[in-house]
Amino acid sequence: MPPKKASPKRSLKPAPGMLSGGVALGRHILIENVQPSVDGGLFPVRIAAGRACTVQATALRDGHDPIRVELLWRSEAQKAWQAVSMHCINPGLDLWQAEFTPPKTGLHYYSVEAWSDAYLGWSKDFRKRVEAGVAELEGPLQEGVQLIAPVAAAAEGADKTALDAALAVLMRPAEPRDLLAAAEGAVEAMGRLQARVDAVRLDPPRALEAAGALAAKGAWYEFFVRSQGPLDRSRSGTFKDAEGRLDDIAAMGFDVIYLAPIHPIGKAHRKGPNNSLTAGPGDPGSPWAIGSEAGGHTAIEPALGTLEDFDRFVAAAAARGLAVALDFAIQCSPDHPWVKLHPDWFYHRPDGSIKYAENPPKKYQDVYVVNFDTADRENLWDALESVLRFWIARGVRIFRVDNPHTKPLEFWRWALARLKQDFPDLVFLAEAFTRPAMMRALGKVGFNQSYTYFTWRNSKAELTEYLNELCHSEMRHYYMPNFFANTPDILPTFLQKGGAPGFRLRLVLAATLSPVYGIYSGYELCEDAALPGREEYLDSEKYELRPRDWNAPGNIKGLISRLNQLRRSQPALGRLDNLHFTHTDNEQLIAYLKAGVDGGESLLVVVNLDRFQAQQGWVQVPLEAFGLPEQGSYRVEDLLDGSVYQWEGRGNFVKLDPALSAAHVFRVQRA
Ligand code: Z3D
Repeated sequence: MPPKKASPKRSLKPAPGMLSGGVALGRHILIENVQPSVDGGLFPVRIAAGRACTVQATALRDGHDPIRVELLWRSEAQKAWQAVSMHCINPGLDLWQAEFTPPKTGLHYYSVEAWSDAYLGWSKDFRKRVEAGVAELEGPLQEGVQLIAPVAAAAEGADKTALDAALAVLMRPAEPRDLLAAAEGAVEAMGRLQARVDAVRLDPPRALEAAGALAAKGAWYEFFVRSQGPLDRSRSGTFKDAEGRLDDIAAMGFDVIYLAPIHPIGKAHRKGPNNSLTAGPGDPGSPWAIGSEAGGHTAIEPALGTLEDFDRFVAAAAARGLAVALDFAIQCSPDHPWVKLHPDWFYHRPDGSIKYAENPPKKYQDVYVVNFDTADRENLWDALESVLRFWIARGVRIFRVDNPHTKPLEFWRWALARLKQDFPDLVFLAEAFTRPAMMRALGKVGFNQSYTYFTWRNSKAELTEYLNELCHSEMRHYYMPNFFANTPDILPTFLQKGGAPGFRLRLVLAATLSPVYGIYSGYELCEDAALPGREEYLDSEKYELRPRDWNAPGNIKGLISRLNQLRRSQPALGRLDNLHFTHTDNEQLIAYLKAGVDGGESLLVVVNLDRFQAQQGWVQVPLEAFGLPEQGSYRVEDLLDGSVYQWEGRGNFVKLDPALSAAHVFRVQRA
């Protein structure tokens, strides 16, 4: 075998008509289908920092020479790649795998390189000859020596000693079996030290965004600061009042407290109760109608307190393990300072009047739309970015973005990339209830999380189909669902009749199906009064103060606390791709496995989707997921109420009465 020169470490230029970027093709080797990837590598994949990213690739070579495949990765700041050798996990499919763990938040890159291992090829060939009893070994031995000699000459230390020893054996007459032992003894060192023949590498590499922990997992609680005041509604609740609510919210086990907008509310076109177009003198208006003479997006509504009160609130929340999320709504009340300062930032109708906002069929007559295409675009975009920087400087790391799908994707890509460069732990939640492709696009351009259709998926078939898409399609690499069970805009029809049982079962689904979920306050009280025939709350808090007795009888705070506790103690509930549905013979019973991850145990969840009647049926237990043999009994313990059952084999009987409990969350143990 003539000594070969190492090929350059890049793929050949693709031929006309061939995809570039997604594959690497050299003279002999092809690398393709590198996973994870989003749109073939056009957008970064997203993972929480500190979590292992499993990389797979198809890598193959013509002929019989074996290849070596290596995963390369680095953070954006590092110049040098770190290499991890990939293992062939399926030779028939030429499938290779390895993993790496981005240790810190921020942008990372990864790629795959493959090359021919000429020496391994030779040693395999040599073994065949020896095993076949071929007498003439001189020629093959010379080839082996030719491969080792230059490598041994350049080697150092223990490698040199080992390679020299192998050479010595191969160059003198010896028993075939001793020759073979020497030849194979050099495989490992040769694999590391010889020149990489035929090397190809995926170029450009894939990008990966390592996000903060709260991007990947968290329980959210939403409230209006102004509703945290006295029950008699004699005045608006303030940040000081809201501070008094933090212990309760922390005790329920939430991670994030999301505040409806806290900025000054405009007076012009202010809305009254139940979305009426006129407000009475005492009506506080919609908090999304941002801006008054008291200021705009960087000011605090005077009725809530001051910036200092806000800072105290953030600190008090942090002291209880709660992160504060703010609402970012790019729209302005006619009273917003920008309307006078920058009239050209708004859309004007031909008659000169300014256009109010809409998200058909909804109309927001109390706010003006911002014109992202204004000639003064640069200043507008900068101003919007500085709003976020203003709150970031005050310790906020999470933003729920209002209607992002009515603003340019390019604005989000630009703003989020810039901000994350400086603050890689930022979390952006997209409140886009719109077409699926747009919701996905927002994830691709930088949003960490998104609201979802969960709110309207009620049946077993609907839930199964939707969750399989979220957890097992390419979406899992960039789209983290945030399962809000209700929002101030949505009191789902499903919750409107039937009381607490419906609230309990939707809560269990949200908290166990998605690593990120949330409720809007009032859920714990099972508030279910809607405008007739609508999914809008009756007397919505969006237009009124709504203080409540948070411990009113019939509340489901116990269940909320228990679920959030389990989400903290069970790593399986913090992952998306470990969800697997399992068969039940009753359409009203849904069952799923949350497979154990990070050393935690696997869980089996069974939920009764019927909020009116007890349901029973047979549930298939995926025994292998629990390490259980086909025969024999085992113990299942419901982590919600502590009840214990003896089960046997695959099919087991379950009965759930919604008046008593919505679900079982089982731990499964050998008897
Ligand atoms: C939603 C917002 C509220 C009220 C409207 C009001 C508007 C402006 C909407 C616009 C986007 C998002 C919010 N879905 O609550 O609408 O419902 O009646 O006109 O004040 O604010 O921001 O969740």
